[in-house]
Amino acid sequence: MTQGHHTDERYDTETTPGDDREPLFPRLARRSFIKAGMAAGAAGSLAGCTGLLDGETGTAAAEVDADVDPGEHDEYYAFLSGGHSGDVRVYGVPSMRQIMRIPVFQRESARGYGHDDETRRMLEEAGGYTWGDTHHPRVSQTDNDYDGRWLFINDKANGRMARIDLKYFETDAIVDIPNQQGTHGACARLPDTDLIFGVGEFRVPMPNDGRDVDDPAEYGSVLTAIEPESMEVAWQVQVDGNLDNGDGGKNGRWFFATDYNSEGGVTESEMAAPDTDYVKAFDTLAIEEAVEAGEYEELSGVPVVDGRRDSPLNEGDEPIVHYVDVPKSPHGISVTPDGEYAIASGKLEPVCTIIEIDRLDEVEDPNDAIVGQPTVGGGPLHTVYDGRGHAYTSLFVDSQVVKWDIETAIDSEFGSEDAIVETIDVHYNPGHLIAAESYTAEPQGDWLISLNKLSQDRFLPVGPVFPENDQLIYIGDDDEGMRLVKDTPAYPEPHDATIVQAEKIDPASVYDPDDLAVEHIGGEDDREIVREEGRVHVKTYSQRNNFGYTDVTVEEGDEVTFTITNIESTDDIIHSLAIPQYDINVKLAPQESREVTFTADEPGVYWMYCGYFCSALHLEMRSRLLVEPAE
Ligand code: CUK
Ligand code: CUA
Repeated sequence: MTQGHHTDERYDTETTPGDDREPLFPRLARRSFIKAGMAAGAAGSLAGCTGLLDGETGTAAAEVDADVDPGEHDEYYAFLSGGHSGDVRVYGVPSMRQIMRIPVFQRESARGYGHDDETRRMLEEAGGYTWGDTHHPRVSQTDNDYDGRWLFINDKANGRMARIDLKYFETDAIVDIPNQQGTHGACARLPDTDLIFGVGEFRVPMPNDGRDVDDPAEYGSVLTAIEPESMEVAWQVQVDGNLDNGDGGKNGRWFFATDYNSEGGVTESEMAAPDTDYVKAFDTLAIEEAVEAGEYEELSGVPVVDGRRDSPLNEGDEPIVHYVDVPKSPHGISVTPDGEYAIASGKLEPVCTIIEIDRLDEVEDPNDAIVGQPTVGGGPLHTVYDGRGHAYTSLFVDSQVVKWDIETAIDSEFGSEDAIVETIDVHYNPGHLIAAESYTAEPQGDWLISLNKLSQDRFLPVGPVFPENDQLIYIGDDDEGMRLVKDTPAYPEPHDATIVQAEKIDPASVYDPDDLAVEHIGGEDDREIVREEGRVHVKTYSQRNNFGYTDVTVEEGDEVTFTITNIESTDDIIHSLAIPQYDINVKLAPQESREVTFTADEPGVYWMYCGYFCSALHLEMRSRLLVEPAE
């Protein structure tokens, strides 16, 4: 494939019927699959064509029931990364109702996150940044199935990985990864999520301490392995080129990552210059053996193994990193549910590349592990699965999702379109897509969400910053084809998502005091105000409709700590402790205890109030903080 293929006649310059906007990419407008299929004599089955027609008009088929009536619950949770909002969003599927947001890398007042001492400290120790760029939420698995324990999420901006405890739906650990700038792909070693991988996108000097600043040849990027329990970095592997997205194999050994800068360029044209880039297959067991044997260099306290092409560890027939050449700038990579193939999506080339994982051990040239390379359409970014042998690839340039058959692709010539079953138009320019439990061994194959980067004309205008558009597509009927069911506007900007059966997650509705590090103040008998020189420690509680004390008096300059427990045991009765002028809003769910410390440096009267509307007397739920002027 050459770069020139985009001009071929399969790409028309007209927009889809009914779509009167200007094409975004004038020469790369949405591709007319019907035309291409007829020209190539490679149309799918009749059934596929039905889906095609629906896809062309982009209309929802009435018979797909995606309604979740008021009071009813969804069948699935979807966890979507919030991108540079720094959070994770929780949707119900198929309703697409946004149920919750979980702040991760940014302070957030409604959840009191970054307001109490503990979460403030956590954000501070994780580098003290005020934001993050979340991309890849992955829920922990046991035996290749979701276990509902944790969700891991990367920060592409500041090179971090966070863990969310799914008992409380809150972030409980963040690691600031050394030697890595731009932790992009994030994924686990499966079947049991015994390692979390952070994929280093930006090449930088190693270590990045001022050396080699303008000597890009010396820059490096690493794959990082993190222990999920301790959230400590176990080891890293330095590679040639960079790393983009990643996915773990299913058998406890392999990890795969794409690369869009094998040449180590620093400008866009340099990065896009080579005809091929790599998929790197990391043999994590061989890497662990190298670490065991002391074959590493310690950098910033972390064992860094040399996985570059000319590393001695890559000589012989058991290299630690297999470098597979694929058409340039692949983007997403994902392992099929049966664990047999890793499929990389082409991005700048209209193909997906299928690597047969077991062949990596058998072939001398890793390129011989490539067993298929179907043409799928313009700008393929990510690929997910339905568990029935189909792959679904997002086509950024064509604004479509293409469904194709994996075995047909393997049986066909490289570059053939024979594997394409059908396409559906999405609105517009999809990044990731996700199907129900696609990252496990047993996807359900009913729902798919296309996370579209542009919404264009789909919603009421809200000024120059448009929402993204998360579209729900039904994929459960191979005869009728894919059906667009719902548009869901999304605050910028979701990337990847994970869809988990609701029954596999068991959140608490009330805190277990044993899970909290803060002293539990059980009620009136426990409350006290402890005064020492320059320090006041207020131990109190909140309940409908008071804070234990009506007044708390301190002196200007005192260091004040509130230890406060919400002593309600009723679900959903949440209070907060908001202290004006001191920039504090500590949220307290039932039986939750939090601590907050501040210096009372502004004399005056401050009405401490509850920020959650908790009862008819909520407005009356307020106490005075009296800060008396110092002598
Ligand atoms: S990346 Cu965003 S569309 Cu971070 Cu997985 Cu592809
Ligand atoms: Cu407590 Cu409002």
